[in-house]
Amino acid sequence: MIGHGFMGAAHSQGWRVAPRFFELEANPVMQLVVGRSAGAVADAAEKWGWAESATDWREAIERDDIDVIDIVTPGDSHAEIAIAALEAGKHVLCEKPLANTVDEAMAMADAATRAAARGVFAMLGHTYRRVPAATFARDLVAAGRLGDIHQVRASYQQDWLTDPATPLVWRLQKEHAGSGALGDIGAHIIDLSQFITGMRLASVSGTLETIIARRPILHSSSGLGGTGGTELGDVTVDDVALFTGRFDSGVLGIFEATRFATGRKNALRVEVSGSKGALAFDLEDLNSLQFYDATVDATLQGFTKILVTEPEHPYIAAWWPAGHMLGYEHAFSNQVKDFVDAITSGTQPTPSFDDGLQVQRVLAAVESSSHNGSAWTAITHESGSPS
Ligand code: SOE
Repeated sequence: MIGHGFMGAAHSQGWRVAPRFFELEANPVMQLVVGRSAGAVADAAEKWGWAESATDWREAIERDDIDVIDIVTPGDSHAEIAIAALEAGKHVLCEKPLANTVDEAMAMADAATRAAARGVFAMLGHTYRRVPAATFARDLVAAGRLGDIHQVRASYQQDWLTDPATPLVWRLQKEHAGSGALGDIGAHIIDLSQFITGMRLASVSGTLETIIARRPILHSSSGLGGTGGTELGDVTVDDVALFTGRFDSGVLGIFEATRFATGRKNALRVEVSGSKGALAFDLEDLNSLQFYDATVDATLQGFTKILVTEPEHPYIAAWWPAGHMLGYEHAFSNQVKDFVDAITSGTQPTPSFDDGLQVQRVLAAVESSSHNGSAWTAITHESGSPS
């Protein structure tokens, strides 16, 4: 595993727990974790259960006893590490967003295509697909329970940046993060709305906004929780991304990604409205799915709260009996299960790097639209990074 921040902790939990709950054809061994600071990464190895630690990711690429590279670093290093790993014959799991630019994402997708021809696979870590209620939502749409899809509403609201004293962490610096709320949390609602509906965005009209333009410069290398000094630096990414999208089916969607929704902590919500019904997924209530069946007698109609904890629901059979609930962390074990199953069965895991490239193109189109008076901007296979 390359990196050991918040996602490093979550992925470590997934690697450690998945083999104990799922019958995997291959046994993941948590062998090596890599980080820039020898002391910090040694502590992370001890805390999260990795056998060894190192400070140069190339060591993991060169070792013959390492089969899989799990990339949980900021987006500015995804391309270099993933391409080297794939070319060295290592399977790759890479956190979202795939990259910081479309050009980087294209290079990663090309490397993944070449590697897949050799039975080496790459997967993009959009973990929220693997919350059982999200996969169940996808299954309901695919089974036609909503009929024709008319509209999509998706939002991802956080509030960890509303304090001006919050320092200039890497997520606020374009050279490290690629974009702000747009790529960090907007990528999730783009992927999840496409996953649940089976539709792909074809064009967008967007507006990006930076609400607090300068923040205390961070002197330590800490992550989200560090404290800054008195010197201020420029925030070079968006705090809020609002955009309208038109899917390839012609259906309209409305999207909001914000870190200034005071009181909303990790509020990801996708609602799909159709001719026969509707559904709403809410990450802050992740064990249930709101479902409206418009085909039942009018006197009985209303949104029902389906408790997605039956053994017949996705992933649940491996965990607990009905009603015993899963949490945020279980999606990371479900992700490990799907990734390892794909590798051992020789099939392409999803989302693929091609899926990630398409999301990257949507991000770039929103950014380009915002620079051009929110003009409608097409997502094409040629569209590159915004100028
Ligand atoms: C910070 O916004 C963050 O950690 C994102 O980077 C994650 O992708 C999201 O799942 C939770 O919030």
